[in-house]
Amino acid sequence: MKPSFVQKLQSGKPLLGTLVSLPTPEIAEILSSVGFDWLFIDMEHSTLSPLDVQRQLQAIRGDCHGLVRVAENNPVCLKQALDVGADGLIIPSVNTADEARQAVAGAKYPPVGTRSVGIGRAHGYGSRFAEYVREANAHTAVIIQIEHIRAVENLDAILAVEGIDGVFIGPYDLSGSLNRLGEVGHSDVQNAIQTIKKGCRQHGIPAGIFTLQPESVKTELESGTQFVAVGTDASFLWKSGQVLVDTFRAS
Ligand code: 3PY
Repeated sequence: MKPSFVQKLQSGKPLLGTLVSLPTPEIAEILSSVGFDWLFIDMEHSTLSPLDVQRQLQAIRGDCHGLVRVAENNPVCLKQALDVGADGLIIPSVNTADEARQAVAGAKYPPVGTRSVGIGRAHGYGSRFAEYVREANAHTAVIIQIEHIRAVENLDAILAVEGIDGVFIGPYDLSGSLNRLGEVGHSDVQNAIQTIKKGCRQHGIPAGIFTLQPESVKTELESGTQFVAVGTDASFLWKSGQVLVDTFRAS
């Protein structure tokens, strides 16, 4: 059996991912086949339904893991993503310790949390029910997003919440919360990012980040950001399409 995403995070290995936003399962099949360690399947900013997400998860090949960013920190969104077989959750906009506790509770079965019991793809449609329920709490990655200056102000209290497997930094929303929307290189945004990374190091929690720039991935991974999501499926398409059109028009 492949190690869980939680085990991979705990191993300290750098993990490269990318964001999936388009509803066709061939996307997850292609991206997992080329060797990404994980896919960030995004329900917050896409049209993906729970069924689309299930199809993407079913299409993943090899050692790759499928993490689902739910639309919001709401127990229904969390359990639907887990029941269709997500290896972990990315929970957006966690700004307080209470919100972090709510995220962990929604992701974990009792007695740790309040996740309710369904029988879905995650449980082998019932065939692996007992095994899944026994192991889910330990092997389901709970990754909270820190992406607002309010969360940075509450960082220590948030990171002290039991059950957080990782923190994923959202530089773009963070920039908006600092009145620097889109200026992710601005010193205010970069200082906030450094504060988050330092807090994660102090609490022994792996940090991840999103970037649109392939050239910054190596620096991020080498400087201790353990998991990076670079680009999106749609951005790969438009970028390579644009290069082809520009090359053709220039010739
Ligand atoms: C952000 O940059 O705000 C994100 O959430 C990226 O996914």
